[in-house]
Amino acid sequence: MGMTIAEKIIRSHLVSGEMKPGEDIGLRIDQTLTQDATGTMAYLEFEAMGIPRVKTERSVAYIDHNTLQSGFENADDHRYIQSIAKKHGIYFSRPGNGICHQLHLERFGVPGKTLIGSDSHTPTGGGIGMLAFGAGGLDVAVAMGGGEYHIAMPKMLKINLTGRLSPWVSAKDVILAVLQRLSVKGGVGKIIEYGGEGISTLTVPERATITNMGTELGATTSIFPSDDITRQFLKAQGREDSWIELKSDKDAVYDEIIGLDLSALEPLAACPHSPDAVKSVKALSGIKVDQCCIGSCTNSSYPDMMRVAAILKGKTVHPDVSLTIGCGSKQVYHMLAQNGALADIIASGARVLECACGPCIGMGQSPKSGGVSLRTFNRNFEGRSGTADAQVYLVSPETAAVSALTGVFTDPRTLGDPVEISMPEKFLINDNLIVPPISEALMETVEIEHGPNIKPFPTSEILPDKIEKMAILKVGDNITTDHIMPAGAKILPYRSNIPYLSNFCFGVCDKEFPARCKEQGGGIIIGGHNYGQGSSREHAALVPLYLGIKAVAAKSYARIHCANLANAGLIPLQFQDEADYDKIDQMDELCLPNIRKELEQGTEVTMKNLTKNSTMKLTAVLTAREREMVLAGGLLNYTKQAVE
Ligand code: MIC
Ligand code: SF4
Repeated sequence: MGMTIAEKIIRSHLVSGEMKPGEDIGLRIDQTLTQDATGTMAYLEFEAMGIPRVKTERSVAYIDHNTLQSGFENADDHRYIQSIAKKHGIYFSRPGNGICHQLHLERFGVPGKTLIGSDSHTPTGGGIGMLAFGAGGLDVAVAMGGGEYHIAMPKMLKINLTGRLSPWVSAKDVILAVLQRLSVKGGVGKIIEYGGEGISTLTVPERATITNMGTELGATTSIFPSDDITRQFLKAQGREDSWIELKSDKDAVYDEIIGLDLSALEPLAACPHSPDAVKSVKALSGIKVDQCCIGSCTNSSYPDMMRVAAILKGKTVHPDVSLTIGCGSKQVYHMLAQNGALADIIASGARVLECACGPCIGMGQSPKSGGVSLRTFNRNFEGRSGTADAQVYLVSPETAAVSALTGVFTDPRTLGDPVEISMPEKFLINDNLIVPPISEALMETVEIEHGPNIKPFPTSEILPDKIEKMAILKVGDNITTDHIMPAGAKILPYRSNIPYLSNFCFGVCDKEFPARCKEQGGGIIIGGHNYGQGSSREHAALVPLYLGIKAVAAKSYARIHCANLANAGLIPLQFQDEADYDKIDQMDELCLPNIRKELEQGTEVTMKNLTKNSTMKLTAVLTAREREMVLAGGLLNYTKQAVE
């Protein structure tokens, strides 16, 4: 039987398990990446494993998230990561070099290889035919140490692209159209493979925009074939020797195939507060705009920025709009400076930011109260911008740039002739902000620099026979990790200080949550569907662990967060009967009377509601390996046990 692209890469990297949908599989990982907001924790965990040198083909540590240094914390963390990189054979991308996903695509990604990154948008690498997954920091640490990466074997969904994009319609509109159709849960348990004649009209940066936001569909990952367009891109990056051809077999079998006609698409926008709340820009035309932000790992490539510069050329940003622009990498920024496009951007009155995540993760540029912000980013969750009541819309760079000029939501097609930007034959290559590993002899002499902000991470204990706790918090559907463990300029500097971070846990939903946990000695969280969607931050599991949370009972889970809970030794439970969700009120006394015995035997778990005097059945969303992990008190304990 023929194979899909993803199946081919999985087959060639399979270490354990069977390639049957839903089965636990262990994959050999060729490359890893970390960023600074998750990296500090990932490297603390790596240090705890005591492995002298990374065992991957390539591991890269990027500094791109926590670049606003309003205290010593971020700078200390950067130094810590730099010293770790030096000691353990890891490439180090210095602050200012750009955003991990854009940079990895440019300088390190290789078609047909596996990549995991401690960032949920790692699937950006699928734009050049990598099988790339977002993962928790601990999973990345294990992979750096040569361990397998475990996932449930996904189903295969093919999106067949036909036609070609009309002028002023862009890759962002493609993925927004997919989100409109499939929703933020539509990709759960699936790998999305793009194919059809339409793919030959899409450049690598356009493909990467699409795979990047596959994360917002909840997909395990997304991937494009590696074809001549990929080869041209790698050649222009001086890396043609990394290219291999990669395509699905003619008789490959997909679990689901859907078609998308590129010619029929129009400019789209995701409305507050969800990436799947999609409407046409036309329908939103005329809404007054306060801010436009262009950049992020979704839309900060050379052609994106060139198109924006061409739109802004000779014009002035509307007086009521603040326009920020951040290139995805130093390469893009430098090329724009050399060819004069940066001058057009500056002259228009745009506020040029350093090459980093910036406003995407609330690192500055929070909109005014109730402000309407058009962003080329990938997430518009409530409060993520740093302004609780901001109205954030996700749009293409074209829509953002045009609207910044008019001051109102504007369909870029009203501008007339489109701007034509072609891919460069050669990108400007200067890797002077990438520090390569040093020789093994020298590595031993490196001292790790621990700043005072780095506190030990919480560890869990062997699972007890019984858990008796309160329903300490009850929340609804689509709770994101930005709800559980908010980010932003004020909180992100404490990613390596879990005790301090815990004061902000669930702050978006319930400011009293941390205090209540401390008073009651933790509890069990009750959630709705798609609990934990969004980022890969394991802090959304580690901080609840620190606060004494023992389990979550929800209707369904997002993949990475569910794995992070298990890694931390917390039990992700799913209601067998969704109606049971309604039978628990916050502060009910709950009991899992036989939890240890039940998990030793399987996944069915009994929960008693002592307040309401009722009993319900739940399923632990754990593979056999994860059950052992939870019984042992999390992945680190489990790994230690395996070594002993
Ligand atoms: C995000 O976009 O939410 C982040 C910040 O990049 C996160 C990682 C983090 O929380 O540090 C992600 O997507 O995984
Ligand atoms: Fe950075 Fe935003 Fe991309 Fe996350 S989504 S990696 S914060 S640019």
